Amino acid sequence: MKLYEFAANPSSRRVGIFLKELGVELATVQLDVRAGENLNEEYLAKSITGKVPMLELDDGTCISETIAICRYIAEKKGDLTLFGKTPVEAGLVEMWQRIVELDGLYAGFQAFRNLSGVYSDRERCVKAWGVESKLRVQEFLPKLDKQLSSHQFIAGDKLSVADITGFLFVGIVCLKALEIDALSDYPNITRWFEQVSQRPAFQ
Ligand SMILES: N[C@@H](CCC(=O)N[C@@H](CS)C(=O)NCC(=O)O)C(=O)O
Repeated sequence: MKLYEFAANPSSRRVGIFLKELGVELATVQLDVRAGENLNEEYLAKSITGKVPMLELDDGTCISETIAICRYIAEKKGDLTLFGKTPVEAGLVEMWQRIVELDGLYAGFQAFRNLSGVYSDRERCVKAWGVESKLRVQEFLPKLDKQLSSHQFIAGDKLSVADITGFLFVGIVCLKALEIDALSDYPNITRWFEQVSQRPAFQ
């Protein structure tokens, strides 16, 4: 089994943190996506999206999409803790994971990609979409802060995959890529961010 990744990028880091939390180690293949190593024919024949991360199983099956990879690993290990164990936990984790991913992380990706033009060699960049996406990120932060005002973690009182998504959203996309101060005005996000940052898997 091989994990194709670009270790510095947020989606690969999400899988990396998930694996560390579960205590799973995988062989990795580094692809420099900035240099376009994910765009060659060999990789595109395996990956429907052409993006990293992607997990290639020993029988040649290829699984793209961060959460699909995490789900496969968790099912294989028989440890669904980070996806929620009871029906209500699983429902809430799924809900928050999707909310943070769609309204936070992916809006942030769109903002960064369209404003910076980092991948203009392979996609149309629309500045207005970048501006709008950045506004959506800024509008999402108070919602996340409200949820964290009454819960220790994003999906409730246990760490879940939603926290891994949220950590990359706040730490890499807001603070670094978009220079949005997601901490000063949001005490609950700050409390949670400091708390999860202490975990060895998140460092
Ligand atoms: N929905 C995908 C997104 C993956 C993604 O955006 N990967 C980026 C790196 S963070 C990538 O491969 N970028 C290179 C490209 O777009 O060509 C997932 O969650 O795995």
